[in-house]
Amino acid sequence: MGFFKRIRAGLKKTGDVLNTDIRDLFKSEGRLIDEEFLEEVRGILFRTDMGYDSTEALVDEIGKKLRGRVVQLEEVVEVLKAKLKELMQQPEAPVEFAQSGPTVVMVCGVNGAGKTTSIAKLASQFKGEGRRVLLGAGDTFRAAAVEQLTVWADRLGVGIITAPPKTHPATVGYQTVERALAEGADVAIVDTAGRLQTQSDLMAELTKIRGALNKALPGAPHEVLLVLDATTGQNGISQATKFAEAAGCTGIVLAKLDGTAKGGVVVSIRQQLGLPVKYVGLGEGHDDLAPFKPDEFVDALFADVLKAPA
Ligand SMILES: Nc1nc2c(ncn2[C@@H]2O[C@H](COP(=O)(O)OP(=O)(O)O)[C@@H](O)[C@H]2O)c(=O)[nH]1
Ligand SMILES: [Mg+2]
Repeated sequence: MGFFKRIRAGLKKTGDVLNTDIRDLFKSEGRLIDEEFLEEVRGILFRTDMGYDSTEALVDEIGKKLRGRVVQLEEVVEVLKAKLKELMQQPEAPVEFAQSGPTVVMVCGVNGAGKTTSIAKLASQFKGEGRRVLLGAGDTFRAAAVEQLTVWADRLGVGIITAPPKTHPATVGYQTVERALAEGADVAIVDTAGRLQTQSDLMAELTKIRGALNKALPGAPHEVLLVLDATTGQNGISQATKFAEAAGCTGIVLAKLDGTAKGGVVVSIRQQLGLPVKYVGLGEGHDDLAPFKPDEFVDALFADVLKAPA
């Protein structure tokens, strides 16, 4: 399945709510764009978790372009899509691979965000591109976390570095990069334990892990991905700032976009954070990851709005 189809399927919950509600504004033939209409649109957009600023920007745009006219659904959707695409623009943001030697990717985020699963998905994708992948089980806090990543490594047929429980994660990170260098691996992906952005000791630990990776290989980590859970909506945004500070994040993986009607949170993330969204998670399987493309995201979000009966 191409990105568009997958993201459309993944965005079904968000799209259903958004599209049904917007269609419902147009029961009769056309609708006058007045303050009452704009207020209704504001409520609909806000419910997808786009956030205050993005919602206001979209409502302003509709007002500016269409106020005082009687228009059809299509015209409103076109204005929304164009403005959304503008709001979400980001530089092309694939994973930056190192010029030579292993590319080191560190992955962080809160508990249960989808870090380990996202690592499996990335490993699967990189392996599919013909790269040699090595995983580092840096979540040494829970034995089950090491097991979970080991199961994925076996299933995907990629190597993994593990260490006894309570080993300092910086040590695991260092060893993973060392081994990647020795084995000539193309990509090393290092898992970390979940933590809250408010736990300053654990945030400092991220800085240490980062330092260890850099010590093992100057230039590493080449990517630090923050995994955010789309179902937590706006909460992710406050997490991101702190993680970016402590770990020097280079991009976001937005997991569980398939499980939420709050997919609009991507818009808010793009608006409020300087970080690009690199991938979105669209399910629990190792194939359920797609590189994020804003234009296709917006098209997919509204793909069904004009289709269903009015
Ligand atoms: N539906 C869905 N579930 C996901 C996705 N990513 C992760 N999960 C599930 O979320 C739960 C927590 O994931 P995990 O990777 O263990 O989170 P971690 O604690 O951050 O490592 C697991 O049950 C995963 O299967 C996703 O993109 N979509
Ligand atoms: Mg995990």
